[in-house]
Amino acid sequence: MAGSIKRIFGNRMENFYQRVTCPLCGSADIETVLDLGETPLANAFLDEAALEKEEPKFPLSLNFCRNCFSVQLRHVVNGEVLFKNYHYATSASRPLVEHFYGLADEITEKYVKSPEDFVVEIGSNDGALLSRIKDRCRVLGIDPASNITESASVPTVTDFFTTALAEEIRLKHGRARVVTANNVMAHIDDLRDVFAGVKELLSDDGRFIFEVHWVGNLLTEGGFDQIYHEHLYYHSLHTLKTLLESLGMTVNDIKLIPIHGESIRVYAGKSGESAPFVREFLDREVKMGLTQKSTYVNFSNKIETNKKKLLELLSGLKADGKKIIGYGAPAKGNTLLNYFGIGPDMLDYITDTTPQKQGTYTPGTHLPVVSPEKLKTEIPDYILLLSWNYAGAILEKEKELRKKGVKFIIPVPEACIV
Ligand code: JHZ
Repeated sequence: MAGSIKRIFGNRMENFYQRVTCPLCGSADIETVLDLGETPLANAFLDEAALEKEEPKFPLSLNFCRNCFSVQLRHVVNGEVLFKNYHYATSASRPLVEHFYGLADEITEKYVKSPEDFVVEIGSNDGALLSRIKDRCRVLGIDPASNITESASVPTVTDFFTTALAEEIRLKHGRARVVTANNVMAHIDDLRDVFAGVKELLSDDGRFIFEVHWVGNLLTEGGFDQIYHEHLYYHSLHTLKTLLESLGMTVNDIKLIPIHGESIRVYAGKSGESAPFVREFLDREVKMGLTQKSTYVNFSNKIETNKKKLLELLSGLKADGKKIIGYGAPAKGNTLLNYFGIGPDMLDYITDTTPQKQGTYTPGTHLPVVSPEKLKTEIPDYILLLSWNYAGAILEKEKELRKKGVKFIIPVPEACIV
């Protein structure tokens, strides 16, 4: 359904539609467990001229499927609107690039046997991962964001991945030994079609290796701010396994990895057994309550408690005349800023290393995004760490600022000063 435009809510035509059944299992037994109101798109950074115009906003709420336990957005924004002009470049976050180099090395060491082997990446962005593999075998990236792919460092098809595209690629290049897809399997509405396309493209002994943010982390140590319109699904191993098996694939293994909070790296294929850890991980998910609706309702209540805590903290600091800025302008930061109502009255500006984001304003809250260079001349009292998922690396990088007395505020899962 990605890319479809449907008529909903009276006579208004919108670039989104509302799910009435579970897109993964087809069940109508779905229920809304969290409502974050209407927000602009998290990566829709604005230029100065756009500040005067009305910004499109879209409902942001979560459904839980009682049948297959999947957690998904209730409203789906058209993929063309979300991804054709995209402001996220993998290479802007050094820790992420290093993480992907690790995965690239694992792929070449374990799976690539000859220079003729073929590795495909779905959602390849600027080519950071494949650039590490490209001298070892044939590689191909696929990504719909033309503004990013035009400067990609590897051969890239600028398009959405579908079964139809998989067939075209197979006919032109042959089957792939590895298909990888990282932080993108939450973003595609018609996941069945994508998984079927991966099966089409993969060699019989090939591996489909993908990483997704894990809903278990979202509910515990992670932040609710990972919920935004790009993330159509909040995956557990339960739902992914059900979906893969329904298409005749097997989950061969899984790893829990410390990226974006915690993500799961799933190894799937058309053949082979499941490692014992797969069963253990499924049991762990059941124990955590990931298969129960009440867990998500409790999560929703915790967000409200943290909202109150963070707003009290920031207002208290402002009342004491403190200067506060934001660090990092990640997509997730825009969920937090918009839902908590944190704008120019609290933060002076936000720094970000992504050149495409510098000189823009945050969607909805209109905070200026500037280069981190500004921190060399203007030292704030407090820094709200919106890129909290890189806290370790950023606190280390900014140790000089901290020595000067600057304090960092980590906003989620529970606001704290470090
Ligand atoms: P980061 C992205 O979300 C988008 P975001 C996407 N939808 C997705 O699924 C998730 O990733 C998983 C900046 N930064 O990686 C760079 C600094 O300024 O957390 C980035 O703008 N200084 C595909 O956008 C942002 O922070 C630094 O030192 O939430 C980080 O964005 C570092 C390390 C980063 O993803």
